[in-house]
Amino acid sequence: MQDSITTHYRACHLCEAICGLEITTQGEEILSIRGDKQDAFSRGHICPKATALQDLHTDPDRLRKPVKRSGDGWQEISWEEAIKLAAEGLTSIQQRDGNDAVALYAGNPNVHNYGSLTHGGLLRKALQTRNCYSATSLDQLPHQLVSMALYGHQALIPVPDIDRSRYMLILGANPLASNGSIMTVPDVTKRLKAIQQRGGRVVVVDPRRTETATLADEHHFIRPGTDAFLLLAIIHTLFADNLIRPGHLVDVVQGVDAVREAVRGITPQLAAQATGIAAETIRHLARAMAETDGSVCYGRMGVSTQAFGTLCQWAIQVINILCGSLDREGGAMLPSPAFGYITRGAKGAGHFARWHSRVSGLPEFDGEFPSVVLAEEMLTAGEGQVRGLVTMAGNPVLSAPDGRALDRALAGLEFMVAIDFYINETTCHADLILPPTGPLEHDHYDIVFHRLAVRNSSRYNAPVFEPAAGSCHDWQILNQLSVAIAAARGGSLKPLPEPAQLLDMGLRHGHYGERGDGEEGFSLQYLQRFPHGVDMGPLVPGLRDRLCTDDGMIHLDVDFILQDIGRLVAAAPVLAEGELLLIGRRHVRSNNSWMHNSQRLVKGKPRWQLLMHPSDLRQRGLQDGVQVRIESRTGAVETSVMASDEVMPGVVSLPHGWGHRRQGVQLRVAGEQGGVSCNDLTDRGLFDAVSGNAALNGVPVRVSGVG
Ligand SMILES: Nc1nc2c(c(=O)[nH]1)N[C@H]1C(S)=C(S)[C@@H](COP(=O)(O)OP(=O)(O)OC[C@H]3O[C@@H](n4cnc5c(=O)[nH]c(N)nc54)[C@H](O)[C@@H]3O)O[C@H]1N2
Ligand SMILES: Nc1nc2c(c(=O)[nH]1)N[C@H]1C(S)=C(S)[C@@H](COP(=O)(O)OP(=O)(O)OC[C@H]3O[C@@H](n4cnc5c(=O)[nH]c(N)nc54)[C@H](O)[C@@H]3O)O[C@H]1N2
Ligand code: SF4
Ligand SMILES: [Mo]
Repeated sequence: MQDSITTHYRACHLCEAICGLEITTQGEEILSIRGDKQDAFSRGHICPKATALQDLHTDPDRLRKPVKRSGDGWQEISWEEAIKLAAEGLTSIQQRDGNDAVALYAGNPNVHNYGSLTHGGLLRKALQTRNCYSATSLDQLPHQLVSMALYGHQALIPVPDIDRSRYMLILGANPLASNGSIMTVPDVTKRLKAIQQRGGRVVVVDPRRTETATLADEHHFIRPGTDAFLLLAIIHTLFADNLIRPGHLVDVVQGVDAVREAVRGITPQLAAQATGIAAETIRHLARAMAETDGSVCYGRMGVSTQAFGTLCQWAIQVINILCGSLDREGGAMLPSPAFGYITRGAKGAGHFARWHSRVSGLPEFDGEFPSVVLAEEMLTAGEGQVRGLVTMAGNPVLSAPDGRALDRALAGLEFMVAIDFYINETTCHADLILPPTGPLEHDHYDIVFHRLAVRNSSRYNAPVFEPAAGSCHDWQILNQLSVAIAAARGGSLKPLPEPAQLLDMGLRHGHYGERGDGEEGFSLQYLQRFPHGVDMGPLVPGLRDRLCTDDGMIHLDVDFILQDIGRLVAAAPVLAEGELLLIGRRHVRSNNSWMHNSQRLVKGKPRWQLLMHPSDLRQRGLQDGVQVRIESRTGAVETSVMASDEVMPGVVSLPHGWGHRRQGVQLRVAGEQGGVSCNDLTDRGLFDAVSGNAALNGVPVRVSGVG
């Protein structure tokens, strides 16, 4: 008898847009993946990556059993043996050299996997190492640090109220390719166009005329890494032109005069010299922000992964506050999630600079060191040197700056464990790989992204498939490994209950939980009745009551951030003759360093050309399409160049996450692709001095013809 056809509803976990999917299956086979039109939030929107979930599910390269390095190859072993060997290998290093001799790197997909989020902390507890790292410091660390400093909690991050906004000033984000970030917004194109349809404006500031810039009403090129000048000059103008109106937050906003003083010298003229944006344009941006009801300034990856990332993110908050746009309809608002609602007294506020890294002395944030120091902590001999590593869902060899240094560092480790289902550029260095189930084999809840969503929403999905026999979920691996590590150290640690149980507890005690008034509150059981998700409506004001600062105030004058203005002014652009500034670029059919083993996503023209302005090509006597050598302080790669006036003169653009054709990597499709890793060029010596976040954008490079 043939299996019947079943329809499943399930969120896509590949990016922050968390689109609802309708997946039909027959037995073990996926028949179709479509957008779920009934999804309360995403309304049927998907992008090409959604259908590639099928390739991920069926990929023969995806590991299903633990493997142990044996000679040049890999040998399948049992889970029991794998966990035992992993715990022994890690603890024997720790017992000899101390706990910090083992490091942990948690990559981006952890935030899309709720079992990894609920159980990741247990492994940290078991390892008790200060050498914790993650993609946070390759990405949004400045956002978290600024939220902690201003609002008292790293997770109190306002998001654009895009559906009601009438003026959106976007810096360093390309949601048309990324589908939005720190702004969970399925179908962002439609929502941006809707701003225009209601008479509003979308303005993009970016060194590249991106897909989003093309849709926008205005696009302004900016020299990479100079946004802090622009933003501070906007604040300067708000003061100079008497445009300050903190609105309903006026009595909780403190330190305004100190900010006025701090930006006094950052005039639009000065900013124009640094940024390349005319002084008159800067004044006009300030006025539009201040004078439009429902204005919001939003800055993402391009302005946090640069040398002044924290200053930029702080300035963006300050602009929204001074324009009365914070916590206001159409401005920047706090989502009210069903799980993990942050309000006064909430745990996990974050801490900063309580201790510092061994070699370069960079500050911890919330118990993690910046990922730019991971390689040196392994490569620098002496007491406290990292000799062992656990990676979970991350590929820092392709994702972190100076990936070649990490490559060397990983090759020199004594012992490494990877919790991952691919043998890629990072995990090929492991002694043991512990592969979790595929995404469709476990249930799903977006702990992080409902917290950042532009509508209050909540959705739980059951697994599409039963897990393969003898497989383990990420959370089960984390439980088993943590318990085994604790035991190997002569202690004990209790495994955590399954994620669904923790979710249920969080929902019941959450913002929409049981209230004792007879109304049914949120629980797992409640959400299970709504596979298309629950829409709890638009974002609502209420920041005042949710502020987690000691005195319930917002102090704009954060010392360690204001001090950075001096560094900004002193840091004259020091490009040597002939140098260009390298920036990244995302493509809707790619996903960081992975999903490149899906033929349907990678087919077509190669995507790792260097974009370069025709005038810069001419200056170097280069033709469009030729092979070029790109060289930075740390490395060199060769790829083809594409003439494009999308990038401003002096700027070149290369995507990250490619370069899979190397020894040891076992990815059939990705490995056939050429491609180079942008992070062979980026520099671990370039970071935001305040937070230690990597400056992946604005890297000086030289470009020359090959042959
Ligand atoms: N030059 C440059 N570099 C960048 C960026 C840039 O724009 N330019 N972007 C940066 C940003 S924003 C980020 S977030 C980082 C991301 O960089 P990473 O943190 O390295 O994240 P990914 O590349 O997404 O990691 C993919 C890995 O996770 C594994 N994986 C996927 N799903 C799961 C799962 O459910 N469980 C487990 N255990 N493993 C899984 C995959 O097999 C793969 O090995 O890259 C950063 N690097
Ligand atoms: N398709 C796809 N979607 C993704 C991802 C992916 O790899 N592929 N990655 C996911 C992840 S991990 C993240 S964090 C988000 C990121 O989402 P976004 O923040 O939207 O990231 P990008 O698309 O890289 O856009 C960054 C923009 O910053 C610009 N930029 C570079 N340097 C500067 C600068 O100095 N100043 C200014 N103003 N702009 C600058 C770049 O030209 C680029 O257009 O995307 C997520 N979504
Ligand atoms: S935009 Fe694409 S990758 Fe992102 S959640 Fe939606 S379908 Fe998945
Ligand atoms: Mo990211």
